[in-house]
Amino acid sequence: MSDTTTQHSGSQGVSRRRFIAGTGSILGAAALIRPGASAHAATATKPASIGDGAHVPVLVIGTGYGGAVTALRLAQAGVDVQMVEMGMAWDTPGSDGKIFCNTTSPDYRSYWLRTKTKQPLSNFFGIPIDRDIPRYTGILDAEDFSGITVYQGRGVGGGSLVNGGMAVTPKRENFAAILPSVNPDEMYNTYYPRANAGLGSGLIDPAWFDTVDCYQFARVGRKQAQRSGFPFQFVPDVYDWDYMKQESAGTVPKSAVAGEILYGNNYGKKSLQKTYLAQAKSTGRVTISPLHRVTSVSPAAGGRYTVVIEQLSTGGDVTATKSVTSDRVFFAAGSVGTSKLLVKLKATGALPHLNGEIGRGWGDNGNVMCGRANYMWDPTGKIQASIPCGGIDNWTAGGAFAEVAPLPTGIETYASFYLSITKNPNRGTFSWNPVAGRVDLDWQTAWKQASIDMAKTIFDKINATEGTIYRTDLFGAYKIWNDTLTYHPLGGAVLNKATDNYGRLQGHPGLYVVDGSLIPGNTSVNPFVTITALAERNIEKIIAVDLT
Ligand code: FAE
Repeated sequence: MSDTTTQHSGSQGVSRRRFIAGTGSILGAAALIRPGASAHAATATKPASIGDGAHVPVLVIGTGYGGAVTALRLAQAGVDVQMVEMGMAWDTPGSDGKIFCNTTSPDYRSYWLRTKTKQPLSNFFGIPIDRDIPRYTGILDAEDFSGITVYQGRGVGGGSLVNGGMAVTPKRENFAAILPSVNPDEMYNTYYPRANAGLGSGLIDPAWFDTVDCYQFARVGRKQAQRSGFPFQFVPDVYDWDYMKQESAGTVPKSAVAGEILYGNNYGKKSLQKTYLAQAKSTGRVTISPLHRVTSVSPAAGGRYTVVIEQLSTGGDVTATKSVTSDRVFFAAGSVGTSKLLVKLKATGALPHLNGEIGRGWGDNGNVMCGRANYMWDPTGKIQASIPCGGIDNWTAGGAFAEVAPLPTGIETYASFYLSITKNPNRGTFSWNPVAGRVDLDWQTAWKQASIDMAKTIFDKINATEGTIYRTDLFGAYKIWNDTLTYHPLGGAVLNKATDNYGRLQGHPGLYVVDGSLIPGNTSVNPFVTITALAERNIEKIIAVDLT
C-alpha cells in the first residue's frame, strides 16, 4: 500500500478522544496537536516497572533506535509512554566499579544467557579463545539460527550499547534500493539531518587521526586502500571525539583506547542512554521496564490490545507474568525480535489479520569479516581505539563497503581487520515451527558466498598490490572468512509490504513497526542512522495523522 494519510483516522478501534483521555490530562491533549511542543514534567512519581493489569495509552516493545525515537517524539507530543525492554537497565556498576566489562576479559556481563562466550573473532593463531562464563542476562546476544548467528544488544539502549557507533548516512544514489517507497528528498533534507543531530554523530579530527598511536591501524588501512586505487572515506561516529583525545592523552579514564566496545563502553560512547532516551526520560512521560519481555499482543475490547509480559531474573528465569492493556503498541524489538513476535502471533491466531508479508524480506546487510596479514614493516599498533572511523568504498564497482575495523588485543598483531557490508541479494524468511514452539529462519551459510565474492573485489586487489595474504587463524583453523554472522539484521516486517508506508501494521489498527525490521535487508552502509531517520519520518506522520 502506498502513502495514505487517512487510512487509520477513520478506522481506528481506539477513538481519538479516548486515546487522548488515556494520556491522562487535558494539557496532554493540547500538546498532541503540536508534535514539536516541548515536554512538560510528570506530576506523579512513575512506578519502577509496569504493574499487572495496568492500562497505558502507548506501549513500546524494545528500547533500541526505533523505540527511543518513538518514545521521545510521542512524549514531546504529550503522550505517556511505557517502554518494555527484555534486557537490563545497565545503570549500576559491578564490583569492579564499572557498568560494562572489557572485550579483553569478558565476564558474566558479556553475553545474553550463555555459559560460554561466542566471540565474533573466535580464534587467535588458530587457537579458540572463547571462555566459560556464568549464565546471566548479559549485554550481547549471539542468537543462533540455522546458518547464521545474529548479534544484538540487550538492554536499555538496544544495539547502541554494543555497537561501534559508526553513524553512516547512505549515499543518496543508493537510497532508492534501500527504501524504494520513501521520498529521498524528505529523508536527505529533513530526517537524516534530524537523526544525526539526535544521535550526536561527528567526524574524527583528521589532523589528530594522522598522528595518534591508536589509529595507526586505520592509517595502514587507508594507505593500503589508496595504493590499490580505492577511496578511503572517514565516516562519522557517535563517540565523543574530545573524550577520546583526553583518553589518549591519559587525562581521563580510558574506554575506547582500552578496548571497550562489544560489551559496552563505560565512558565516551554516546549510546541512546545518553541521547534519545535521556531526552525522552527528561520529559517525565516515559517509563521503562527493564528485564521485561513481551510474549504476546492480541486484540482486546474497545480496540485496545492485551500485552503479555514476562518479568525476568538476571539468571533468565521468569519471575512473574503480567497482562496489561494498551491503546497502541509500537514494535521496536529489532529486526529479529519484532519478526519473531509477529510471525508467532500471526501463526498462533493472536493477530490473525496480519498479512502474508510478515517474516519476509530479511537480510544480513551482506556482513562478512576477514583479516589480512601485513609485513613486519607495516605494524597496525599495539593500542587500537575500539571505534572505527573510516571505510573503503567499492560499492558501485564491486558491491562492497568495508569498514576498517580495529583489533584491540593489546599486542601487535600485524593484522588488518575488516567488516564488509555487501550487496548480498539473498533474503531469508522467518516461519513458525509449531513442533518446537519457536520461530525459525531459513538462512543458508552458502548464501554468504555472494558477499565473499564482493569483499574480494577489495581485498584480493590489496593483497596483490601489497604482496600480502589473508589471515586464516581468526575464525577457526584455516578459515579466511567469517561468513556465519551478522551485526546488522534488517527486515522481516518490510515497509509498504507488511506495513503501510509509515509502519502501520496491515490488518490491526493501532499496531506499528518502528525498527530495523522495516528495512528490506540492506542499507549499503551501517544501518542505525537509516533506522533512526526512518523512525523520525514515520512517527512524525503517525503523530500528525493518527493522534490528533
Ligand atoms: P535494537 O537496537 O536491536 O533494539 C531492540 C531492543 O528490543 C533490544 O534492546 C532488545 O533487547 C529488545 N527486545 C527484543 N525482543 C523483545 C521483547 N520480546 N520484549 C522486550 N524487549 C525486546 O533494534 N550499526 C551501525 O549503524 N553502526 C555500527 O557501528 C554498528 N556496529 C554494530 C556492532 C555490533 C557488535 C552489533 C551487534 C550491531 C552493530 N550495528 C551497527 C547495528 C545496530 O546496532 C542495529 O542495526 C540497531 O541497533 C538496530 O536498531 P533497532 O531499533 O532495529
